[in-house]
Amino acid sequence: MDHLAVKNCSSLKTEELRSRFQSSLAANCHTLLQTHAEVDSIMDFARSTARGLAASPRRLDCQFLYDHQGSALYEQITRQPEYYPTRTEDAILAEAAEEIRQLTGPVTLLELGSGSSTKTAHLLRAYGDSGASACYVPIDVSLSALQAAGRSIRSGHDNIQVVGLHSTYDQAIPLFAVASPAMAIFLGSTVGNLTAVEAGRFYRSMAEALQPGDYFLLGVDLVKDIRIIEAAYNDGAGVTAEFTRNLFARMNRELGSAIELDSVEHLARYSEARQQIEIHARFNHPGRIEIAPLRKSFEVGAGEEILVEISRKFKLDQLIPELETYGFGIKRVFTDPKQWFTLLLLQRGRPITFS
Ligand code: AVJ
Repeated sequence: MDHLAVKNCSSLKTEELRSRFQSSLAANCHTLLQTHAEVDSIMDFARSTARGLAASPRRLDCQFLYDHQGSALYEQITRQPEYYPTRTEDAILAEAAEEIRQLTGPVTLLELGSGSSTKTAHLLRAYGDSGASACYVPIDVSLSALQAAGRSIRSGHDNIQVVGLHSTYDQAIPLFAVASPAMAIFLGSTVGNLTAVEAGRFYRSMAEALQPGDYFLLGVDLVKDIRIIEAAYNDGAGVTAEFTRNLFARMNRELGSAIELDSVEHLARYSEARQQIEIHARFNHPGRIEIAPLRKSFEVGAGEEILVEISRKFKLDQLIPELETYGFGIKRVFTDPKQWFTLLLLQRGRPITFS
């Protein structure tokens, strides 16, 4: 079997989806549940782009950076010498995987934004080699990334069952309740792409979906010297700039826009006040963004900057108390020798019982 059997579930309600997910986990075979139709995703992109361009200041949703081309460019970013987060987190995981497995015992691994699942290989090795068979649920909006990940996992890890979810985080998280005992995994400091308010909502929905005793492994990038952070988002080879421009190339491909890509400049600056990288696309010439599916179009002025992504950086003494307010206890903090990045093993609190 080269491809995962794809089941299109895009018309199902959360309840039905949850039971479909539960029976896929129980079925002991590889599956890919698609909760998201391809047509939906073009309309989602169109609506989100229109909303972002109508807002002031203008800001686009960074989840749309990851189409087929964008995911490939992102993979390339992770290999740039300036981009330290991926290799730092990978080294922490390689070191910590076995200890994490011992702390959690057997759990279903639920990975949000799994991408190519390369870092997760350390965890899969630890859980798969432990004798018991394990179940891995990669969740991604990129179907091609999910299929590639599924293929490589099935060829490298015999006793791991793969149940992929092609869906957004919002669609996937409510399904987690039926996977307990489980560990949700959110690596790469992707939580940093959410605003503080969005992150709060995310932690709350995660706390609601996980059962008491379930685990949550969260990877976050830490505050450090600005020069190191800014270099990571301004790589010398220009791959990150290409990644930013691809969002506009995608508008040309999917929304019928005709944006002159050469005039779109990538700007990545760190704001100390907001503790985040802010990536803007600057239009060097006036332009127009056409959204054909909605019959809308937006003028962009010369020199105008559109926010395409933020990447927040964290301090443990702020983040840990915040997570505790959502009912997550800290089981273990893993970090690298330079303290550039951290992996937090959290556990959803058990309700206090009196006997
Ligand atoms: C998806 C969170 C891992 O914010 O560092 C990398 C995305 N954007 N370079 C990050 C990204 C530009 C990345 N993460």
